[in-house]
Amino acid sequence: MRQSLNQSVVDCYSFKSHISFKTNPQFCLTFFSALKDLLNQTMTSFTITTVPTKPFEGQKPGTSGLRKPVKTFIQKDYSENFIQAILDAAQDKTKLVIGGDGRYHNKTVVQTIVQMCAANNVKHVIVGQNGILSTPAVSAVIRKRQTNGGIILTASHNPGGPNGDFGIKFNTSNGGPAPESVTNHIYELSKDLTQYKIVNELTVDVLTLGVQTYNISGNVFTVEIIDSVEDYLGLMREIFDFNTIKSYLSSGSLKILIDAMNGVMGPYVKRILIEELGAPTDSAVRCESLEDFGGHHPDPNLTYAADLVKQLESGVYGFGAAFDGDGDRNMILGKNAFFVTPSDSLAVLADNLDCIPYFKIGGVKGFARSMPTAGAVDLVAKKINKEIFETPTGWKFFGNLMDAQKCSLCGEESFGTGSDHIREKDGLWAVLAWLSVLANTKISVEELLINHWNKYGRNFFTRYDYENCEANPCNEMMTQLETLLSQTDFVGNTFKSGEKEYKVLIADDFSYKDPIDGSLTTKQGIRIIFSDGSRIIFRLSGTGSQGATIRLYVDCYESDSSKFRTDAQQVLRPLIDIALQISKLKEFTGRDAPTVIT
Ligand code: G16
Repeated sequence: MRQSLNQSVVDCYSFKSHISFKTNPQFCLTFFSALKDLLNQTMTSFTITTVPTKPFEGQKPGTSGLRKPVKTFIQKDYSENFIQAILDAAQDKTKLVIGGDGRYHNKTVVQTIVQMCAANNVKHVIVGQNGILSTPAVSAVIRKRQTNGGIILTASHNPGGPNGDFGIKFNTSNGGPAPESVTNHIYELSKDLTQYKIVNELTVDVLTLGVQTYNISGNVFTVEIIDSVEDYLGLMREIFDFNTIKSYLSSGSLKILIDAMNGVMGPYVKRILIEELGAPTDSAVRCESLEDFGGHHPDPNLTYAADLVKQLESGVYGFGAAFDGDGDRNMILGKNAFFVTPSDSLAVLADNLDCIPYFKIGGVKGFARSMPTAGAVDLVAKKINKEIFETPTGWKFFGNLMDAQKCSLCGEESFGTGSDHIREKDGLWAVLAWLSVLANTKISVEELLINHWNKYGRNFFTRYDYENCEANPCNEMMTQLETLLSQTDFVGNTFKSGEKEYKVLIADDFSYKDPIDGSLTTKQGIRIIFSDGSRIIFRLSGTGSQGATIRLYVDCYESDSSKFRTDAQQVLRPLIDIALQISKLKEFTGRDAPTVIT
C-alpha cells in the first residue's frame, strides 16, 4: 500500500501517468488531499523550525555558483543562508533535483537541502543515490523529469577535502546554470536574510533507491532517490550510436585510457565506457570517487592531469581523456600525448557532426564559443554557413541561445565542450563524440587535427594562469589596463617583440548583449586585437575561492601549412612577451611565471 502510494505521488509530479497534474489536475488535488488525511492519521508529523540568522558577506555567485573554502561553508548557518536565498529566489519550486560531485561536505549539505526543501514548501525532491550526480547528469535529470530546477553541490575543478573548496549552484528548469538575473537576485536576498526554515528532525535514507513519503506539518513531502547514472546513460544512448563505438573499441584499433581523477565520473566511466561500450577494465584509472580527490587538483589540463599525459607519452594508447571533479570538463589527448586544445576540439567536432546520430537526424542549428576561446570553430561555421555566437566566459550564456534553437554545439577554452542535449558542458559526452568521430573516420587524433588544419588553417592558443595572487594588485593591474586602453591613441599603436611587430586594431573590455533577452553583460575581459587577428586577453577568474587568479589568453591564426606543427608556445612567445610588457603583470603580482600553462 505504502509503496503504491509512493509511486502514485511520483507519477503525479512526474507527469508520466494518466493521473498526472498535467492531464488531470482535479484528480491529483483530490488524491493529495486524501493522501494528506491518510498521512495525518498514520504518520508522525515533522515540524518546521524557523531559525533566526544574520547575513554573511560575499554570498555572490561567481562564474558558476558560490565557491568558497570548506572552512567557510561549515560555519554555522552559512550554507543554510545561501540555500534559503536560493529557495526564496526560485519562482516555482514544486519539484527540485539535488546532487553533487561527492566532495567533502557533500553528504551533510544534501541532508540540509532536503530538510530546507521540506520546510519551504517544495513538494518533491529527486536526489542522486548517496547524494551523487555529475553536473551534466543534474542537467539531464532536470530536463528529463521536467523539474523546476536543481541544486548542485560542487566546486568543480577546485581541490576538495577539509582544506579544499566546496560550492553550491542553482540550475533552472532548462537544466542550465541560473542566469545572472537570478544569481543577482539570490545575492540580494542573501544580504537581507533574517531567518531560514528547516525541518531539523528529518534525515532521509539517500542510499536506498525509491520514494519516501513524509508528513511535514500535515503536508505531503516526497523524496525520490534515483540511480546516479541511469538517466544520463539513457540520454547518451539516444545521442550516440553505441554499436559503432563498441565495435571500434573491440576491434583493437584504438586503445584508450580515461582518467576520472577520483572525481564524480568514476561510476559513469565504469558503467558507460566499460560495461556498455566494452572498453577493457584497465582502460580507466582513478575511478574511485574520493571526498578529497585523492589530494589531487581535479582539473583536466596538462599540469594537473600530468599522470595521464605521461601514460599517453608511452605511445601505448591512441586516445586519452580526463575529467574534472564534477564531470563537466574534458581534456582530449592523442597518441604520444598529442594535445588537442579545447578550441580545436570544438572545431573538429563541429566539422564532423555527421558522425553523431543526434546531429545527423536533428540537424545543426548554429555554434557558440566564449570570447577567450580561439576562433577555430568560427571558420567551420563560415564554411558550412551556420551562425556563430561569441559569449562571455560562463556556460550560463549559452542557455538562451540553445533554448531559442540557435545553437547546437558550443565550447570554451576552459576545457568545456557540449551541445544542446543538456544545458551544461559535458565531459563524457565530449569523449563519446570524439570516439564517434574516430570510429567513423578510422584515423588517429593527430591525423584528424592535421587534416583539419590543412582544411582551415591553425588557430594557435595558449592560456597562462597566475593562481592565488593577492586580490588588490590584480585589480589594480586590470584598472591600469582599462585606463591604458581607453587612451585615444592606444588603437593604432605598434608593439614589437624580436622580429615580430603587431599593430593594435581593437582594444576594449568585452561586453555582450544577449541576442535573445537583450540583457547586457559588461566588463568580461580586456581584449587587445591586432591587425593580423592575433589577440591578447586578460580576465580575472570567477571560480577561485580566495585571492585572485589572472588568466592571460593569447591566440593567433596561421594559414601556412609548413608552420602547423610548430610548438604553440614558440609561435605565441612574441605575443606573450607583449602582453606581459603592456600589463606589467610581474610588477603588479611579483610572479615570474604562471602556475598553469595550457
Ligand atoms: C566554470 C564555468 C565555465 C567557465 C569556467 C572558468 O566552469 O562553467 O563556463 O569557463 O568556470 O571560469 P573562470 O575563468 O571565471 O574561472 P566549471 O567547470 O568551473 O564549472
